[in-house]
Amino acid sequence: MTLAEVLLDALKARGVAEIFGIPGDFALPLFKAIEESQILPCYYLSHEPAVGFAADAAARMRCAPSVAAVTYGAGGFNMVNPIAAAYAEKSPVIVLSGGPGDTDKQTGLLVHHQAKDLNSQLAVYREVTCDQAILDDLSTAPQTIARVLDNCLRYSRPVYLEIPRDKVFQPCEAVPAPVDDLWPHQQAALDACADAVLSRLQNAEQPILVVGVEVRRFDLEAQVAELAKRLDIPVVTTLMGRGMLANDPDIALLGTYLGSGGDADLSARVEDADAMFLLGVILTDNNFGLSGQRVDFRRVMHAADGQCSMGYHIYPNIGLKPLLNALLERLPACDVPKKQRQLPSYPQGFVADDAVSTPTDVATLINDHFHRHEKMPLAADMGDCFFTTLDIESTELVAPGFYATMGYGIPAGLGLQAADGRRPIILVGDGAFQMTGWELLNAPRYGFNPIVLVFNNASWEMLRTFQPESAFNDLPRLDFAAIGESLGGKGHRAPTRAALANSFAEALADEAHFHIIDIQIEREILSNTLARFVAGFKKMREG
Ligand code: TPW
Ligand code: MG
Repeated sequence: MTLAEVLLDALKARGVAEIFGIPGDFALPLFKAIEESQILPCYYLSHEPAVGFAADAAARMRCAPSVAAVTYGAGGFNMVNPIAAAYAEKSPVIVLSGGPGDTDKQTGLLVHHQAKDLNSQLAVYREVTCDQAILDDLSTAPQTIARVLDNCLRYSRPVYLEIPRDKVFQPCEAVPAPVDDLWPHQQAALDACADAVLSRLQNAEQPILVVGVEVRRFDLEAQVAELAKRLDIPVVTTLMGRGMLANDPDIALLGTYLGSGGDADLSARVEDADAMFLLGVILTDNNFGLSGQRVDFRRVMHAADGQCSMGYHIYPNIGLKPLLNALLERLPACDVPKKQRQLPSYPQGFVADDAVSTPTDVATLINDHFHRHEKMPLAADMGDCFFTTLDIESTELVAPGFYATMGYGIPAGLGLQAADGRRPIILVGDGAFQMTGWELLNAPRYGFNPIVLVFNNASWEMLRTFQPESAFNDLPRLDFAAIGESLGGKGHRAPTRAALANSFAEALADEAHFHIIDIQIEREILSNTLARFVAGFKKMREG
C-alpha cells in the first residue's frame, strides 16, 4: 500500500465519506491517488474558500469529519478563513495539502507558492487546527496520521496534514485503527459528577437545558432528547446550536436563546432558571453576552470541552458522551412528556400579493411549505438571511452562527447535499453571493439542485444597521435570475410576494436544476431578530 492509500483508508475508518478539493501541482500526485484509488469521492469546486466551507457543512451534517484538499501555498493560504471558522465552531474538517518534496527543498531556491519559509503554511494552520503534521517520514507516518485524525475526532476541531508530493506513492504501513474511547474517565469521578448534576436539576423548580453545538458534533442529539424527556425539562438551543433537536416532537424545545436580542419571554425563562445545564455550549458573546440581565453562573452547570463545571467547581476528564450515558442510566425511561408547555410559534400564512417581500415573508413562505410538505435542510450565510432562519420552524441548519463569516451559504449548501443527499434551501444575501455564489456552477455536474433564495437588497444591510451614514453600504442591484441561468440553473425574478410564491413553487416542482430566486427586498427592512439583535448589540457595546 502507498502512503496515500493508507491515509485514505484511515480517513474512511474515521467516518469520512467525501473529499472537496482543488488540485495544483504540489498536490497533483495526491489528487491522482484520490481519483484512482476510488476510496472516497471527490467534489471539485472553483475557489478554495468554498472547498473549506463545503467540507465544514458536510462534517456538520453527518456529525463526522470531512476533508478539504488543496495545493500548497496559493491553495492552502486561500482556505485559512474557512478553517478558522471550523475551528471556532468546532467542525471537524481535515485539511490535506500537497507540499514540496525533497528535491524541491534541496535546490536552495525558493519554491513557487512559497510565502516565507517552507513551513510557513504549517505555522499558519497551527493557529487554526488542533493538531497538524507534515508526513515527510514514512516510518512514522502511520502513527502520526492516527494521532492527528484521532485528535480531530476527540476535540471536534480541524486538523492539518501536509503530504510532500514525492511521498504520495511511497510504500507505507497501514494506519492503526481509530481509538475507541476518546475520553477515558475515572468511573468514581463520573458517578459523582452525574449524581451532582441530577440532584441540582431535580431539586430545582425551574430548571432548563441549554443545548450547544458539541451535542451535534459528537452525534448526541438522541441522548439529549431522551434526557430532556426523562427529566421532563424544557430545552433551548444556543444561536450556534440552532437546528438541533428539530425533528423530535416529544421534547419541549422552546426555541433559541439570544439574550436581549431574542424573544423576551424565552430569555426570561433562561435567565430566571434556578438550575441551568449547558450541554456542549461554547460560551460566546452572542450566546450570553447579549443577556440583559447577566446569567448567574453559580446556578450554571456546564459540560463541554471534556469537562463539567458546576458553579466554580470543575470535574476534569468528563466527556459529553459518558456523562450523558451516566445520567440516562440514573433515570427511568418514560414515553411521553408530562407537562404541556407553550411552544414557540413561527410566522405562517403567506400572502401572495403585489407588495414587496420582507425577510419575514421569506420565513413565512418556508414555514407554510414545511407545514404542507416535509421540512428541508437549510444552509445560511451571514447577513439578515441568517437572522431570518430564527423565524423559520426549527429544521437542520448549517450556518456560521458565531464566527459569522460571509461566503459560507452557497458552498455549504453544496457540501450539505453531497453529505446528506437531500435538496437544501440556501439563504444568502446579495453581498455574500458576490463572494462565493459562483460555486453554483459546480452544482449541475454533481446533480446538486439547491433552491437558492437571494435576499437582494442591493446593500450590505447588516453593516448599514450599525453605521447608516456610510455610503459604501450601497451595492449595485445585480440580476441574480440572469446569473442563475448563466451558471447552468434556472433563475427567477421576484419583485413581489406573488412572484416569490410562484417562483418558489416552480423551483420545488423542478428537481432537475438548481434554482436561484432573486428576492427584491427594500433597504432598511430587517428581519425581527436582526432588528432586536442590533439594538442589543449596540447596548452591549455602549456598556
Ligand atoms: C468574510 C462583514 C458582515 S454582514 C456584511 C458584511 C460585509 C454585509 C452582508 O451583506 P449581504 O447581507 O450579504 O448583502 P445583508 O442582509 O446584510 O444585506 N467579510 C466576511 N465576513 C463578514 N462577516 C464581513 C466581511 C459583514
Ligand atoms: Mg444585502
